Amino acid sequence: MGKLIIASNRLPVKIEKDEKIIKVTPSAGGLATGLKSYHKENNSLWIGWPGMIPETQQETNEITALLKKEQCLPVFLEEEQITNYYDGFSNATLWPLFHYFSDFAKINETFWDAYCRVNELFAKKIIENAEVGDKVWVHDYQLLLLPKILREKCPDLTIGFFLHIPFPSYELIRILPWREEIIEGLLGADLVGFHTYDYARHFTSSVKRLLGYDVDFMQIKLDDRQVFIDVFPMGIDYEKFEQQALKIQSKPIQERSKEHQDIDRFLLRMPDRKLILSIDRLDYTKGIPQRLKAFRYFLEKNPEYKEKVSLIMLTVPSRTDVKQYQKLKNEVDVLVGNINGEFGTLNWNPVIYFYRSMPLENLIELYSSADIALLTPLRDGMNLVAKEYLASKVNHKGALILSEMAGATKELGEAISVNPNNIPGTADAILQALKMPDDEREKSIRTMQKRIKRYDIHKWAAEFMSALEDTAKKQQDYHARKISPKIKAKIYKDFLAAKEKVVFLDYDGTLQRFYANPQAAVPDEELYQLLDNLAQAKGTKLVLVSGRDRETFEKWFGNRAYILIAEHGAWVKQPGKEWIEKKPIHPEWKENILPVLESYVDRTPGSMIEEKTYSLAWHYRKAEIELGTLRALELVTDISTLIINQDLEILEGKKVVEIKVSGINKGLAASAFLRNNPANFIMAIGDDWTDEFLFKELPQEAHSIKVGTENSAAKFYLDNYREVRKLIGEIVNTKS
Ligand code: GDG
Repeated sequence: MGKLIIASNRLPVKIEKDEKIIKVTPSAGGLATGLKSYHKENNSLWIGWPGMIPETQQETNEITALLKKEQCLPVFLEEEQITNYYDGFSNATLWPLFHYFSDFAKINETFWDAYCRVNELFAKKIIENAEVGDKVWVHDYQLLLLPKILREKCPDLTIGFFLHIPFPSYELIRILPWREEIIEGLLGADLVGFHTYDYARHFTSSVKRLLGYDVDFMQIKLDDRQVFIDVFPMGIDYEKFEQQALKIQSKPIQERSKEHQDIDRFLLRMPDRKLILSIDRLDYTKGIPQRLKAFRYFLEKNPEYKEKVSLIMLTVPSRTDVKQYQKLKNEVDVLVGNINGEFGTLNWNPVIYFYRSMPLENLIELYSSADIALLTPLRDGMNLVAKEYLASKVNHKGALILSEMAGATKELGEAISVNPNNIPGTADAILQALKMPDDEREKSIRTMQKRIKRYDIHKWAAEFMSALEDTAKKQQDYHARKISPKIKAKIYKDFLAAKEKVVFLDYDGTLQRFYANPQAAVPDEELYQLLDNLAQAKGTKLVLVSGRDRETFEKWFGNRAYILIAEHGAWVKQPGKEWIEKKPIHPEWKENILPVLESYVDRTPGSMIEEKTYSLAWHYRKAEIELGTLRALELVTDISTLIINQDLEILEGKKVVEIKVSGINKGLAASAFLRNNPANFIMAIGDDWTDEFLFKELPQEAHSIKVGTENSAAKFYLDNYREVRKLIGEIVNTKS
């Protein structure tokens, strides 16, 4: 089994130079904190930027050697790249846009160019270190293009991607001039993971709208492979926080850290004083000004809590070179000053404000001492702080107020949920948390703890990896059944040797590309030539078998030497003869169904009805894609009740729902044809769900070929209609 290569912008450790001494320190931030224990335990190789620009070759070597001990490999970036790729495209374009701050998002070609170049650099480093059988797990928004670059250079690599921030609605992503490149970049992966279903849903919707790929139950169908989408809500190293909190709690006061002793003294002075805690990077997405305003509002409305409640706010400096962050720092400074100036007394600071980072141990001390955690991001991919607070509450005396805009809210339903933009609402939540009876607090804390303990960081990473392995197996199965030159040679040999040959070919998506407008799929000269040659090959019967109406088939192929089967088998035509109807039937059945379909056309712009002898088809190829899919589901439910006890059935094809007389399908039509035309070489090629009938009915020795990547009863796969045309051309030209 190969190794795992993790790739992220930052490594789990950062390199700093302090008085000419190069030091390794742990990185802060959700991704690094979360994944580093998994990294250590699983012997993976982590590739990323070390956080420092070496000045000499010697420094480069020293950093590389230090990182090697941590199983890390550096990608060194230059000043200009940090400015344009990191501060620029990553943090001044993607970060605001993906967090719905579209006004902040800078559109800048230089940023984009640097972003592309740095993604290439990461790819190069990974390829230099990857061996056959390795898996690559790419993380986060700084490396959105990396999966595609890797796929192009190493098609057999197994690639997973996880996005730690929200994936925004299509309406946001469409703003980017490079939106297609970004989505294509991600589709280089085998598996793309998100924290919540909403983000996954936004992603698949953008894939459909921007690139037009089919998405089926979280699988995206590309020409030559599938990309799997799934939801993995990131967990924390629960045990680490729990154990550390237990240790802290059992320490005698004099052995506690200075900060912890300060907190204890602070609480001892007034035992009924309550502490509210918030911890986050100083980022405009975290809703820090809104939180302060809510706290001020709370103090104004509830004067009885003066001197009884303090908000400890730890804000960790972040992206200090980006202008928005500097402005935010000023805003927060002013707000804290105002609140303390207005409400504070000699004995009491309403807001205790730290603008720095702290060692993890101090962080856990804060978590365990705080009565309430107040976490109010305006948007947050997950928010691990909420989970860390819960894990550290070993005495169960706590309450969590959590923004409904954080991904974590989906798992932490027992928390007090707030809309951070609603200042009075958040102030009410503070009051609610302060007044909450002890048994109620304990119950909700315990319930949430149980959940996040079970799905911790180890489980999260293991689940992602096992899903990645599964997808790799599925891709392998698909590739194993893809027609190889050896299989092709065997098919050509069998064709040449056989006296009686029958070839069944579907039309749309098999011989011709799939058009939004079905009438545009007119056969071209190259195709006619190819089919004519095949039909003229000695002992060969070429059968075009399609769901198309017979009028269109007559127009396109009526004078050709092919056997035509139209409307899934309802009509058959031998070359030079008239069309024969399989089963005459009274057309009254349509009278009930047509009005229903018409109401769907009215309510689904772009959709249309096609009337055939034995069926009515509702096409939604040209409708808005999500609305079309939704309506198709509704339509199937409506029609199912209408056709009970009638000799009718529903077929769901590619962007079409067809109601047709039962007992007619491509498989039955092919069997009937073969009964009258026995053959010792049979081949069938099709791309649609309806072609599965054909594949299943054919005798065991037939060569059945599916076009596309969906599961199929066919023996082999081809990627697209161009490959089908190539195969047919080669069959005809095989001489010996
Ligand atoms: C991104 C997404 C998503 C904070 N201050 C200190 C410190 N931290 C640690 C916390 C926590 C982490 O940083 C913060 O994680 P969050 O999840 O809250 O937020 P982001 O950094 O924005 O992370 C986020 C996450 O990725 C994971 O996918 O949840 O939505 O934005 O672990 O403990 N650690 C130390 N000192 C500090 O002062 N040692």
